[in-house]
Amino acid sequence: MTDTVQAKHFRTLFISDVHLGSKAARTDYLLDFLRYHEADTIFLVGDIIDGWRLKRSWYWPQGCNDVVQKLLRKARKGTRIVYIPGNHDEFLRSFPGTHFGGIEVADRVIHEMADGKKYLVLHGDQFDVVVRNARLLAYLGDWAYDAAIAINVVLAAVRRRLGMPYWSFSAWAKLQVKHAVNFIGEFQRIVAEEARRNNVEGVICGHIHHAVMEDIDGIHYVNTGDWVESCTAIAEHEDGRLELITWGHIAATAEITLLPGPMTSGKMQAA
Ligand SMILES: [Mn+2]
Repeated sequence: MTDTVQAKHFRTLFISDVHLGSKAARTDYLLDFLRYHEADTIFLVGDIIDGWRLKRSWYWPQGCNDVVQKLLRKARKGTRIVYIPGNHDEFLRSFPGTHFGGIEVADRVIHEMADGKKYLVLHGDQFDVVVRNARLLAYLGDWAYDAAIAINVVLAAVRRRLGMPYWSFSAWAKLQVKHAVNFIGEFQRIVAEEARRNNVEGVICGHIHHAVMEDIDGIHYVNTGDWVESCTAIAEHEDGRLELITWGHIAATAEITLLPGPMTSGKMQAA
């Protein structure tokens, strides 16, 4: 045994919706997760940093630094890290193709799994406008769909300049509890449709804070969930198999903070 915790190694990890800078971010759980999970490549699938919250009032406790440091350290040690911005961290969207601290920024990518299957990886807020106007757009067809997405990008930029918050699909869907399930279903269907348009087998996204892996009309729809409530991530095994991991406990805290009191789990000893 070494003095480091035993980490599981994956080919790829997908993490989204951490919302660093908002009080709801579960940095303690994420830090613990990152301690136990290594990968050749880590995709940060948007809303990692909550730029809107930070603009309203600066909130950056040590836990946020720890997460950033942990990721940068992984990058230094050879993990390829790709940051795909979401709507909350869209300030990074102005820098596609750039690198900072060994982290690449990309708007969207097509990732090939170990078994050769291709997945579109993007945050997903691009489709909010389509979800809201699904029936109308379905009727009007492809050009209207493309136009709607373009208009959404412009509107978001205008709202940002006016200091207005981005229209958040997930927040809105939660308000409409009765309809939330329908809208989540609609979002999933539209994102799966985008994957089909890109001639890929699946899609991995975030945004709606609803982790799931399911088949939607022959497209593998995968959502990474979030680190605000559910504490979930998607892992790709060495053979290309995908797994949804829920990290709802903290395994490493006992050794690190040396909390007094009885310790019942002696499995992860740092010898
Ligand atoms: Mn989002």
